Amino acid sequence: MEGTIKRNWEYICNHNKEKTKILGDKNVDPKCEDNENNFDFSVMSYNILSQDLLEDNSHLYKHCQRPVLHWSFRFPNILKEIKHFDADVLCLQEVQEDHYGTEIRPSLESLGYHCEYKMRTGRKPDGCAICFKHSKFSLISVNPVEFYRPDIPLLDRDNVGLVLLLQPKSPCAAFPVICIANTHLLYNPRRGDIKLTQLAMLLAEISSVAHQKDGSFCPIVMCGDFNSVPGSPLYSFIKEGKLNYKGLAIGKVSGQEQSSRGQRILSIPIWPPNLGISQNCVYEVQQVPKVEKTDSDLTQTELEKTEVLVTAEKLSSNLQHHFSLSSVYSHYFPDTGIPEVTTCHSRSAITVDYIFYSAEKEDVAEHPGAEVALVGGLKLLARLSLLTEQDLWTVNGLPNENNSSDHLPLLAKFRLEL
Ligand code: KL2
Repeated sequence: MEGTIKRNWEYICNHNKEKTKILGDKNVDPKCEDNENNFDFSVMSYNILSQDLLEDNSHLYKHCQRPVLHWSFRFPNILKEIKHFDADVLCLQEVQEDHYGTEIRPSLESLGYHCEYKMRTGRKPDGCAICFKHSKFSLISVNPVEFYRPDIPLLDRDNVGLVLLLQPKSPCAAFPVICIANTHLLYNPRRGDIKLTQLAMLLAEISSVAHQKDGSFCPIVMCGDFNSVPGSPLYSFIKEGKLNYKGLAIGKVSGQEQSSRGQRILSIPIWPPNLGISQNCVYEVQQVPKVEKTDSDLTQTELEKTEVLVTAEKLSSNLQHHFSLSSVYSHYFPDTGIPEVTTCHSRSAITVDYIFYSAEKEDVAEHPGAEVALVGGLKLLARLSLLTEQDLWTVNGLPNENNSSDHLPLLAKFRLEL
């Protein structure tokens, strides 16, 4: 009988401006009860390994005992895990459509979740789901994102994202809406050009969804399987809000593996103008048709939009985005420096899954002077610790008898403060 490995809750103390301190697993839950000033909620990000992909890539699971690979064995375990952690929001990846309709959605609904789903385009029938507790949130909007664009040769892959706007339900006070995004970026380690463009498209959608009337952004949580490792250019871009990609090889963007192929240098710009996304990762204002309309036919706002287009961005190798995003996990165990892993099978054991969030001001002292927009802040209260590769091989890697995906679930508790 294989053992289970205990994952501890790490409670985070961040009310000083120094480095975040971990209070450790003393079960000192700082009483996470909502009141008129606080709204607490938890988020899980989990790539549950679609059965079709498991079967298509069976060489990755040779280390597993056959029976643990059957969906009929895996699904009850995954559901048990979801039920046990009882997160208020679930961001799931590799959710296979047939299983979603017949088992996943009905089971999650009976646990009190409202479920939204975006299937990949093309032939692979899996996708991303965001599910949230009825008791905690009401749904404001659902915004699916397709990264496939028939008119743009670069964007010939079928990955997707999903962005929800949720209204916290609290009897005590009116809290601002929050934006929850989920994605599963392209796997191909050599195609960093596509991965970066997919990320830019997701960020543009988040900007548009999270944008508020006063010009600021509501709090943001961005989860997913980014198929990129910590410290890679794609990861750094998310965290720093900027990336100079001049001279960067497309195979080096995600840092998944040292490959001799995929060494073409990223072109400047990476994606063509007809994508309609600026180098700042926001949607560009659509060109106002110049024919047929005279100036007097244009409204004032249309004239302003035309001006924005005239002062077009200079071509440079700099990407930017407007959010200041922190990662829930720090990717290395502080005492040993050993890497955390979020996925483990016979070919690799690395971090590719993340929960990013817009941190409240005192957490963002690491970006002094950075040009970030006013973004609503969340406080990270706790996270469920990850494991090392060695930990996982003591239970025969993933999936195993108890952990039924080749990824671990990531879990964070946040506080929204008025
Ligand atoms: O790395 V993943 O697993 O986030 O866990 O994302 C992709 C890979 C997922 C969706 O495309 O399927 C897996 N070698 C290894 N894994 C692959 C491959 C491959 N050639 N193709 C797809 N996946």
